[in-house]
Parts: sequence; C-alpha cells; structure tokens
Amino acid sequence: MAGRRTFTMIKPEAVAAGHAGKILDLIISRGFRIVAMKYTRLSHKEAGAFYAVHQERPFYGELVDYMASGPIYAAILEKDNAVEDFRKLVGATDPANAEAGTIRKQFAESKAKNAVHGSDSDDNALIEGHFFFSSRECY
Ligand code: IDP
Ligand code: MG
Repeated sequence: MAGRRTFTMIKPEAVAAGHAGKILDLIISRGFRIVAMKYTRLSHKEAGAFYAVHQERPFYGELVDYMASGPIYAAILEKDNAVEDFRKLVGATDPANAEAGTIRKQFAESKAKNAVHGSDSDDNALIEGHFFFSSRECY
C-alpha cells in the first residue's frame, strides 16, 4: 500500500522570487496536510549529503551549490498516495516539459532551478523527512 507521507523543499530561487506563499497555498489546496515545516538553509556539506544519490551525475556540483545558495522551506506532507500525487502536482523536472497547472510549470525558472523538490518513493520520503525533522517536530 502506498504511504501517506512525502517530503518537499521550496528551493532557493523560488523562495528568493517570493513564490513560497503561493506554492504552499497550492499544496494545501490540493489536500496535502503539513505535518512538519521549517525555514532553513543547507550548508554546502548538508546539500551534498542530501543529494548524495546524485553524486555520479554531471550536474551534482551545480545542484549542491544551488541548493546551498539561500534559504529554503522544508516540509513533510500528508495525504493518501502522497508521493505519487505530489510528484504529479510538482510536474516534470524540466519546466519546459511540465504540464499546465503543475508547480514547476508555474514557478520553475529552469531544469536546474525548478522551484520544488518532491520525494520519488515512500522509502526516500522517510529518509528525507528524517534528514530535517525529529519526531517531536511532526504533528
Ligand atoms: P526531480 O527533482 O524531478 O526528481 P532529479 O532527476 O531527481 O529530478 O534531479 C534532482 C534535481 O537536480 C532536479 O530537481 C534539479 O534541480 C537538478 N537537475 C536535474 N537534472 C539537471 C540537469 O540536467 N542540469 C542541472 N540540474 C539538474
Ligand atoms: Mg528526484
């Protein structure tokens, strides 16, 4: 059975552009409940650890620099079928390929600076949520 939780980040360029409120409004209006949330900034080392699964990919260095470049919102979200439904709301990695109505279509700058993160599996949702939050920060 699909899990009920996923993990998201509103990435630095979307926060800097002032899109965080609209993105959160969209997420909540689609039926996701916020279980935990914080406004924070990843160090270079932390961003490298978070994205360690991508360390062999050519864009890893660029991705780590970008994700450490400014503050983000990190959150755990809850809904039936959370991971899959949130990925649908987020849209394709490259906003040029994202469907109308998705977060990336509306708010992403580019394939690299694509506004939001969404976990790709229940296992990764748990790992990524634990990266930012202790159990006493989840409600
Ligand atoms: P996803 O966020 O849609 O799951 P992934 O392939 O897991 O996409 O890549 C993680 C993140 O790495 C993307 O969200 C994006 O910020 C960045 N990224 C992906 N592909 C590229 C690329 O070709 N150039 C630069 N950055 C990229
Ligand atoms: Mg991914």
